[in-house]
Amino acid sequence: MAAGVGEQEPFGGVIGRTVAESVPHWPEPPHPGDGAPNVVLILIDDLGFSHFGCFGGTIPTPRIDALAANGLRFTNYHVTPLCSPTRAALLTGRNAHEVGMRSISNFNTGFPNMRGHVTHRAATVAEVLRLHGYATFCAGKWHLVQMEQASAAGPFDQWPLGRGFDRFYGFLDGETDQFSPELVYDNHHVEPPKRPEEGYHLSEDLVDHALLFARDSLSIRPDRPFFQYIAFGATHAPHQAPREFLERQRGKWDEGWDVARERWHRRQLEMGIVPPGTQLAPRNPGVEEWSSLPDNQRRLAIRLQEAFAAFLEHTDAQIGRYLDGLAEIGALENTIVVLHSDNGASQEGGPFGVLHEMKFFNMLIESPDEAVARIDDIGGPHSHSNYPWGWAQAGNTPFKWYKQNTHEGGVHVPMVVHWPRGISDHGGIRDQFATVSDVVPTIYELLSINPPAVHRGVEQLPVTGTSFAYAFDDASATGRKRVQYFENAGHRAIVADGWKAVTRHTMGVPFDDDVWELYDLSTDRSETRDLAADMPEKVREMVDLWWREAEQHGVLPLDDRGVALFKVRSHEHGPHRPDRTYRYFPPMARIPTQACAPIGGRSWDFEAKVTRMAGDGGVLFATGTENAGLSIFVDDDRLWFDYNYFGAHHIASSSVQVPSGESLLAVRFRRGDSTADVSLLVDGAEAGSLHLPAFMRIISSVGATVGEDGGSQVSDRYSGPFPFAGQLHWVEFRIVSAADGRTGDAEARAIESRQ
Ligand SMILES: [Ca+2]
Repeated sequence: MAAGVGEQEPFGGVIGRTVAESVPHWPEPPHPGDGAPNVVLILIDDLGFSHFGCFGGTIPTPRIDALAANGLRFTNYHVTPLCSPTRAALLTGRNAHEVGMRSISNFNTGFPNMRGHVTHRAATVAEVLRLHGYATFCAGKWHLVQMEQASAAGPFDQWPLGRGFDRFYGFLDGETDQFSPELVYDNHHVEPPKRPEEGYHLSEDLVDHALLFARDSLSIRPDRPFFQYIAFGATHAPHQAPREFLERQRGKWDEGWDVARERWHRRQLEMGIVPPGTQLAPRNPGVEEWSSLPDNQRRLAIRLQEAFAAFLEHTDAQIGRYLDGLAEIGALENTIVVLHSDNGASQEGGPFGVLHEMKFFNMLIESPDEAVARIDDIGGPHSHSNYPWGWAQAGNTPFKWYKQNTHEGGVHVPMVVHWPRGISDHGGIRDQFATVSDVVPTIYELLSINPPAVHRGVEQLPVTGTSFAYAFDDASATGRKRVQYFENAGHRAIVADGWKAVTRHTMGVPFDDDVWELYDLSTDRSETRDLAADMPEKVREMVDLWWREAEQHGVLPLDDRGVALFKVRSHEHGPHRPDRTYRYFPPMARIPTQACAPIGGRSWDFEAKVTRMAGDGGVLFATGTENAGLSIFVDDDRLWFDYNYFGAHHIASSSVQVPSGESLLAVRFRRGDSTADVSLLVDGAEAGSLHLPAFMRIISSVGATVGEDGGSQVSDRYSGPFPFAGQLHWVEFRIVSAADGRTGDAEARAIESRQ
């Protein structure tokens, strides 16, 4: 198959003076050939090795289990420990560092290994398959564009449509609210088609659109296969599921994480998911024995796990609905489905778990005793929860550590391949070592595609992954992937021929002082017997190999900067600097947080110019959600300010009426060390004030809307988006004071959590 064959080819006919004297030429459009299979990649977020029923867990996942029973399970499959790097490796067939994504896409450090996007020197599988005549669709989480480029101002070249996808429906950030997501359709922001009270859930919406794309394509062009990438926001925090799914999980997890881990481990041994003799790793430091937990801590942990289990069962049901949809249009039989998680279960819920992660970023640690007061909100639209370490480690059974770490708990995940036409060993298990960069080379081999050496004029980096198609028909085939390095924020590991050296790095400690552990994975898959002290020579050999691989694959320079790196706002190369004046002209699209005026933790002046008649009201500016945010609006002929401090509404309204006709409405926000003072002004005259006993440094992961309160409603003083009824000429923010250090730290934690 020639790549890029089409109209750009030189004209191959003859042009004479007339048609009679000329010979036409009909270039063949690219086509992958009759019978070429569809390809579907399904990615689940922050899900551990044992979370699927078919990998030992007991959360109901009947549809994924059925997929595995009719396909193959890969039980020795590895990813990177983070969202964006796994996605970059999955879509390019190269290592994450070498394509510019050593961490999450929110950052650009000025080094080739961290550009916040995938280099054009590594064409994505969508770009390559499209050259060969595939239709290409993406639904779900992207997280491969710098978030400051995720607004309606673009640039758009690293959005899905800029990286090979014909159509996209989903979200660009690392996480979003499942009931009120910030959605993008192709290259523009849209509001969800339904509100949460009408039964909206993002996973359902994603599957609706994934099926729409497939039906649109196959109905009109049944001759042409498609490539579809579906990346659920599930099961990343916030853990949110429809009420009936939450209710189904009530009482299912009362035995606690110790019993669950032992049960899941036993099932893994019985099912052959782990080699005989594989030990259950001990509880991670910080995970308490379940029976020793105080009552409230236990009650909270149970509810948080119920929410996670409900979220996963609901995701499984949506995957089932997607597969049924493909079957209905006759597309399932010859579709290669690859399904896996992007990294292990998450430690970002801390030791107790959290009801509201934004509180955590504002350094308001909710004690389990406080959190149980709102326990019935968990899993619904009124919470933004994540489970505690104990449940995360249970999800990573039998391993230790979590997402972010290079121990097996972070990088060893479940993987299923399904292809009725191409796989005959139904329900088979494959234990050959494989990694996320191997998926695309496998697809290229199965489709007989050679990735281009030059794409759109750009010389390409070699595809470094190793196809695992050899194992489809041969369970006992010798593994072909011998070596893989791992690295995240200084945590490092290397696997070579069944041996693994791994170190857990502490930020700020010299890299040479890191302590390496050594494991023989062939007899100790769960890293329970550290052989480093007995085999120092082997450790040296492995660490040397790590450095060689690191150099070869663009891992260097090692970089363990945390907070310093995350202060993206203040860096001088960014377009959204805090010292700018932001003037917004509505109507305009919603503005993602990192592209919006940075008002969290800072003093600012707001002004809006309006022309209205008496009685005209509506929202001027709102940011955040019902869980936290602020809204400035006109109602009852007065100017209002609602500061929604994690559900506590601090409200002021102007002492004078807003006159009809043209006027300037202003809010001055002045923060102190921990409190803030707010004044309202109507046409320059003081018209009311409000003292805030505390202020938010990080307001929300959900951004702003101008001229209405889109999505989840910040204030309960109005209902619906409450669009401004008069004419709103502009609204303006001027940042008056820089953030204090604590705000920078809070922003850093908030960004980190969206991994
Ligand atoms: Ca993830």
